Amino acid sequence: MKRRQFIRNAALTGAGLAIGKTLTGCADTPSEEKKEATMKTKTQNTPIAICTWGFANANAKAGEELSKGVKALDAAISGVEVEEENLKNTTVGKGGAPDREGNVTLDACVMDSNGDCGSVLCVENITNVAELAKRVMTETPHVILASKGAEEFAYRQGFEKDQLLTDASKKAWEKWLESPEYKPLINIENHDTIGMLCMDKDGDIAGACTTSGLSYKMKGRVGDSPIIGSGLFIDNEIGGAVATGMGEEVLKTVGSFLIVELMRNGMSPQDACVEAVNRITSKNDRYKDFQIAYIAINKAGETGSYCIHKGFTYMKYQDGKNENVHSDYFDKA
Ligand code: SD4
Repeated sequence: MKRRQFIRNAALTGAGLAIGKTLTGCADTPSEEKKEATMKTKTQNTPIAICTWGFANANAKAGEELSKGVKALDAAISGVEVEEENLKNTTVGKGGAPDREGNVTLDACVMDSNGDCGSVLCVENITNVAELAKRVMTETPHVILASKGAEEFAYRQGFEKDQLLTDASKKAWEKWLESPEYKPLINIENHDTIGMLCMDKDGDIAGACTTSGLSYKMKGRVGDSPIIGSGLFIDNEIGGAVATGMGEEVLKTVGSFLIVELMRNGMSPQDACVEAVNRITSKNDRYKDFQIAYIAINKAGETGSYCIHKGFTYMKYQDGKNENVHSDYFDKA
């Protein structure tokens, strides 16, 4: 059968659908209708905020800001700041768990609806690193600043030096040192990174992601969260995605970029998240030992999420309602 004919026949069958759902299938050029649906032009929009895990206060804050007319990026940053300043959250901002040498180092990135982005890696002594990532975007010619350079830039921007290691996280770290086995526990030890996606009243989409990364990581370790395309990606014509969980595995598949590209090809946010998780689980038997979760939104305001193991939830704010949504998951065995 000629290739063109095969493609047409396949498009009428389930096989065609399957092909259409992969980026590798060169056969599937998105139809004009699909493109139109995905790239819905700006109209009236009810603001939407979604974020990883059950961070109700953070998500409500972003939702309220959006309702007041604040733009998507600023709303996302003010939302994630709630967790950066929450001392009880042990994997974001102040109160975050330290690396194995006792230093709290933070990672964050932001991406705006115009395609600009900024990121900071391995920063000590600064709480609001998502805002710092925005300053890298707006106040420097660069996209990424790391470590001491990022910290010094923060002081020049008027950020205050803060003590990120709280008594509680110091105590937990000292306890861990008694038998320092490094084995992140699914949904337990590393489950509080906040990634947030906002759609504002103009229908513009932006996002922020901020974390202290894996607890008791090696000094200098950086995960997916501040890496544009892995921890977060936005294309305002299509939608956005963010990740949480074992960053090393998200990095290997550039998960958030993948999801946005799958949506560009016509997939729903839900199906795109499923495919991005499948890319990991199909190649990697070790998935039983780690959690990864994605959330996504498209230009039509549809949202989706998928994760490897049961237990991941995300917050969704729309029409003044802030709900905790249970994610579907891969490992049903
Ligand atoms: C990391 N992805 O540093 C982060 C950790 C995380 O929920 O998301 N925890 O690998």
